[in-house]
Amino acid sequence: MDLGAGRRGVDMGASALRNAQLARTLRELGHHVNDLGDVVVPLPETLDKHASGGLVFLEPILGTCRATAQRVAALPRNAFPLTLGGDHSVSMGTVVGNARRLDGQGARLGVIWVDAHTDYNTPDSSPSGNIHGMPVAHLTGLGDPRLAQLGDGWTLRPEDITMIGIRSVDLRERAAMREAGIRAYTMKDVDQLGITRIVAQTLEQLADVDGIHVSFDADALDPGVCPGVGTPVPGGLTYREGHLLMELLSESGRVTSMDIVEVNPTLDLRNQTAEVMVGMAASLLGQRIL
Ligand code: HAR
Ligand code: MN
Ligand code: MN
Repeated sequence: MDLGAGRRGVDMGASALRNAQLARTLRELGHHVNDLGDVVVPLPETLDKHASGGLVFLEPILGTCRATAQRVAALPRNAFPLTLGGDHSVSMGTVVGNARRLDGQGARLGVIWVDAHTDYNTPDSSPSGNIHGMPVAHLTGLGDPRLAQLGDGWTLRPEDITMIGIRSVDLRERAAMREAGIRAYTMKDVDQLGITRIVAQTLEQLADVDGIHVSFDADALDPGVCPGVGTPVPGGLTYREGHLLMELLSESGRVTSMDIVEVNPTLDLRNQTAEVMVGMAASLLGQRIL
């Protein structure tokens, strides 16, 4: 879906990733891959943008996230759901779904949010009104009550979130992040500490969770590596930093699900961004069969 983004085109991201041989790549690593197809999303052309008041496309985004959560939650505990976006608002559905998949009551899920942005706006603080800038806040129970209640009472604990690759945070978003105590490794931290130490600290901080979900926004990587994104920010993760992050997480054996989001084929160069992101998924899933 692209209803949560300010530009059209990320709804084609899943097709681009399939086209970049995602399934074949994972099969070559020894995995059994089952493509469950798309969650059907209404087209923006058929909708009234402001049907539910202030929040753009709120109702169809809510419906899509609910359907996504349901489909993910129905998967077995020992499956590895790899969900393809779509703009980052789909992750409200995937995170809720994975918490429910690991435990019907809602497990204690750790989330590693790999992104240039913190996505911690609420409808009040958002400068754009685009819901893809708000999923983390809603997962922790803030913001619009309809989105915040996607988990039916389950919410993501702020202390179970770690963000990596951050370099674009709105002023009020930063204050809210501080107040909630959410850990974020900015690009400065990546420069100073390196990915190896960041991963070690992150796994230690997430020592008590039941499973770890990696939500990978393609704009975390540098726009030179991933040009096909709607909100590029210079100074991102290098190709190797991205792979090392995935490889170390893979080695830990603790990651239980992943999203790939914000791939926009209309802004890409010959599907480069989708190809890079297929490589990231392959690195995250590479150790599981060795
Ligand atoms: N912070 C800005 C906003 O809320 C832009 C964030 C949206 N961009 C993303 N999400 N791709 O990671 O509008
Ligand atoms: Mn994002
Ligand atoms: Mn982003």
